[in-house]
This record gives sequence, structure tokens and C-alpha cells, in this order.
Amino acid sequence: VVVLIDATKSPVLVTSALLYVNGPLHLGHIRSTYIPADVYTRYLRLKGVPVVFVSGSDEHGTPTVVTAEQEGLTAKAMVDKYHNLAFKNYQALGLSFDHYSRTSNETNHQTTQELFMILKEKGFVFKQIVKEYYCPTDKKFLPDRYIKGECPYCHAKDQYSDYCENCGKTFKPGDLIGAYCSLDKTTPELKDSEHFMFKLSAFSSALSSYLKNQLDVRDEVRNYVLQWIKEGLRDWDIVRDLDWGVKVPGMKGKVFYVWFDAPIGYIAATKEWAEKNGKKDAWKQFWIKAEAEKKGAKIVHFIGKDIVYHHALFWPALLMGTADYKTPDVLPVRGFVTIQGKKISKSRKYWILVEDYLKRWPPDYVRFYYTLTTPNAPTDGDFDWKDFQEKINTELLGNVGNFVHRVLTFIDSKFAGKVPKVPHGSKAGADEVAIKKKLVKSVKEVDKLYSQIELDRALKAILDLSQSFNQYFQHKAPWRADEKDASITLWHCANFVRSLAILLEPVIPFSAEKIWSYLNLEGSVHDADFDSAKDLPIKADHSIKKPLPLFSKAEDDAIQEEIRKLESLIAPPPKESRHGPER
Ligand code: B3M
Ligand code: ZN
Repeated sequence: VVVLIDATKSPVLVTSALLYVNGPLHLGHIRSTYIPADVYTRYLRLKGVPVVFVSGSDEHGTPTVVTAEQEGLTAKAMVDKYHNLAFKNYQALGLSFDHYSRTSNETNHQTTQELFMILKEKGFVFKQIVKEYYCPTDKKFLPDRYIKGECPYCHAKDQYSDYCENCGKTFKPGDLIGAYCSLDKTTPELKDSEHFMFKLSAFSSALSSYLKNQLDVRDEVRNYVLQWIKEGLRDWDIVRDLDWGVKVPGMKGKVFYVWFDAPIGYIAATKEWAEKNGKKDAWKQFWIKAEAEKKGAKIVHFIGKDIVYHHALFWPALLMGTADYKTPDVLPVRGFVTIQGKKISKSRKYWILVEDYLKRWPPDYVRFYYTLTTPNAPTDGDFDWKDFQEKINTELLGNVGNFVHRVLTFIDSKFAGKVPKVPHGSKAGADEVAIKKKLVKSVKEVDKLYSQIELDRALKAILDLSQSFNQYFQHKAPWRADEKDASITLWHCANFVRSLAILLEPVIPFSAEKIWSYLNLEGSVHDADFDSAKDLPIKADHSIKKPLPLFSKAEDDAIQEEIRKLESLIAPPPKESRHGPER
């Protein structure tokens, strides 16, 4: 990804993939999209970029209907329940959405039908009789997630009938080998039904040139999407025989396929954000091509690697088909996460619920841990409690917390809580020249890495800078230096603490705000100016507040308990294929 935020401060729309609300939020959900999107958004805010961060709950589709059936709830009752829970969890995690929507909202229903009508007028959708799985006993159609079977391409077992989570290919009814109903294991029939198809095949060359020349995405992702185009795109069935979803105009008892209305949810969320802020038309600067071009606006979709097909092909083709709408600019794709080396399993509850995590651990710890261990790439990762403990204790506490706390307590106890004066006539020594140079260089480097969404590397560069601050403090040993030297050291260090608060705000916003308040600085670190992290604006005699330790250690007992808890759930058998977080 080569995105660089330009000096003109054009608007940016950041989205994170919409959450299926058919279960509680767990640590698998937040690694690839929610946390990185929030870190990036917070960075853009500090840079003064007019950024809008939206997401929402993805409430339609058979996954939802099937789970509601299993839970004995109506689809509506179930999505309400998990939407509310997820929203509460998001707030506790510090996810700073400008708007969080729901695809069942009226705005999304209207926008979906409107875009459908445009595509129909332009001839990009057409009617077709398709085969749909049908249960002769229940006398109803069983689309998508009702049905499981073997992928005809890569032969992964237990794939749903709409697409393969292992190889990413999409299916039509009849493609699966050995299809069976996921509820009662019966073999379904195939029955005729009239649907609308979207002419994806008509966009092959437009999509390849979009992928080659426009979409900012990592090359390995670009290449495999181009390969899919080469193999031939198939038209996409956008209708399902269900009653929960966005109604298809002119068809009774049918709704749009969830992947038709879900990405349109990005537009609907932007419209609702605009409405909420009293700027009704402000959504157009992102989504209407002519408007976006005037402003140089950009769209950045954070997604997991299992939904590349939908975001790099289907979604841009749909937008191109309307002629007036703008396609996404940047597609940061991240991989899946295992927990203690094992696949997350919804049925076995082999997961860590955000709700449970937050009972014991601060939100900043998981934000820190994930940011440090998640590259901007579709590679998979692992949430490992021992590794978590090690990263928290050595880096967050031992490095950042240590420096901040030592400096603040030193000022508090030895200088009566006032940032000391650099004595008149004293010149900064070679050590100060060197450390200030390092600061300026690091701020530039971190700026560049954040702007390229290389968030793990940005954090590593900040930790390296913090390490240098520690070394400087240790080397100057103000506890045994004379007052003049100690003053020079502490004046610099007070300012370095401020720099760290700003640089770390995107990753650990709660702790950064605490540092800001201990420093007794005005306003909030969330509104600070990123570039000012290279400056030393805190003046002598500035009073700080009494500091408390910023972080507490991740203790062995607590970590062992977490590990035992997971081990007590029957460990899933070794996987024969890799899957994403179960949905
Ligand atoms: N609801 C979740 C997923 O497949 C799906 C994303 C929709 S984004 C428009 O990861
Ligand atoms: Zn497959």
C-alpha cells in the first residue's frame, strides 16, 4: 500500500467490514478490520485530515436467519441483541466511529433498491431462472448458509453454498459436492426460481484496469484477483428466496443476496453520518464520482482476506455499473487469527469474547498487542496469551510505561511537580542534540508508516524511539547529577513524554489521554497536532499532576487462568483447511 496523505488534506472515508450480528463479538473479529481502521483514522485526525469513519452491523442474509432459527429468536430480535452488544463492546474498545449503522436501516433499504434500479435501467441486471436448493419436507428454499458441502475447486469440506472460505471461489446452487442441509442434514432438491443476475462478466476489462491502475492494494492480493479475472468472471445471482432482507422491487417473497446490500451499507452509513451532522449532501463527496474528484476524496476499506472477491470485484463492478458512483481507492487486507494456535470455533465456543476480555484487561492492551503483531498483509496471526504477556510487560510497561513514569515521578518528587528550568546560559549538550535529532527523524518515519497503513511498523518505530528516551534518561542519571544537569534532562524528558503521548494516541488512546492529563496539558491528546510531536513546547515551571502508574503488569496467575480457560474447551481437531472467524 502506497497511500500517502497529501498536504491538501483531502477528505478520507475509512470503513471497516460490516459485522454479521449473529453472535457475540470476539477477539477474532477485531484484528483485521476494527482495530487497524480505528488506529489509521485516529492518525488521520491528528494530521488534521477530514476523515469520516463508518461501519455497521450486517444484519441480513442466511447466516443470520439460520442462527436466529437455532436460537429460537426472530431474525430481528437476534440482530438487535448482537448489534447492541457489539456496539457496547466497540465503545469500550475505544473504536471511534463517526457513525455506526445497520443494514436493516431504512436508508440502506432505499439505497439498495435505488442502486438496483439504476443497474437495471443500464442493463446490468437481467432476469434468469436459476436452480435453488429446496427442502421438500419444510417446503421452503434453503439458500446459502442453510446448505453445506465440499468445494468443487479446492475440495475443502463443509463449505457453505455461496462461497468457499478456503480458496475464495464463489458458487452457484448445484456447485457443491454432496450438498446437505446444515440444520437437519437432509439432502436438498434443486428447484427453479426466478432471480436477477448482475452482469459481472461485462466488467472484466474495466476491473482489470481498475486493479492495475487504480486500486491501492498489496501486489500479492492484486495478482490473485487478476488471476480470478483471467479465469473468467461469472454473472452474480443477487436474489434469494427469503423474506428477511431488502425486498427486490417487483418480486414477491424475495430479497437481495446479503452481499448485494451489505457493501451498499457503506454508502447508507455515510448518508446517515451526513444527515446526523446536518450536512445532508456531504456523503456525495465520497461516493459520487464528480463530487469526489473535485475534492480529491478517497475511500479506504479495511477488510479480512476472505472477502477480497467481494470488495475487489463485485463491489467496484456494481459501482462502475451505476456510472455516477465512485470506486474504492485503498484496500488494506489482513489475515485471520487463531487463538493459542487453534482455529476459533463458534460451536465449541473456542474464542475469547470481547466482553470477557474486557472484564480483566484494559482495551489498550489488545489494541497494542494486535497493532504490534499484525502486518499490513493477508498473513495469518495468532493471539497467544504468553506472547501477549511478554509484549505487554516488556514493551508497554518496561519500555513506554517505565520512561513515562520515571520522568513524571522524578519531576513530582525532586522538582515539586514543576517542569524544571533549563538554567540560563546553559547550552544543550551533545546528548541533547543527538536525542532531538532522533526525535525529529522518528516522527517523520512514524508519520510515513502510519500514512501507508504500515501500523505495526509505525508502532515499532515509536517503541524504538521510546527506547532511546529510556537510554538518554539512564545515561544522564539525573538522580546523581547536579541540579543544573538534572534540570536540562528533565525539561527535555517532560517534552519527550508529550511526544510519546501523541505518537501513541492512535494505538493506545486511553493511556495517551492519561499521560496528557498527568502532564496537565490543555485540551485532549485526541485533538493534538501530530506534527507537533517533534517539538518541545512544554515550558519551564509548567505544573504537572501527581502521576499514577500508567499500566499494570500482566501477571502469571491471570495469564495461566486465561490459558486454562481455553484449554478446558475441547481443543478443535487439527484443521485441514484454514478458515476465517466463523460467522
Ligand atoms: N458481514 C463479514 C465478513 O464476511 C461481512 C462483511 C460485509 S462488508 C460489506 O467478514
Ligand atoms: Zn475452495
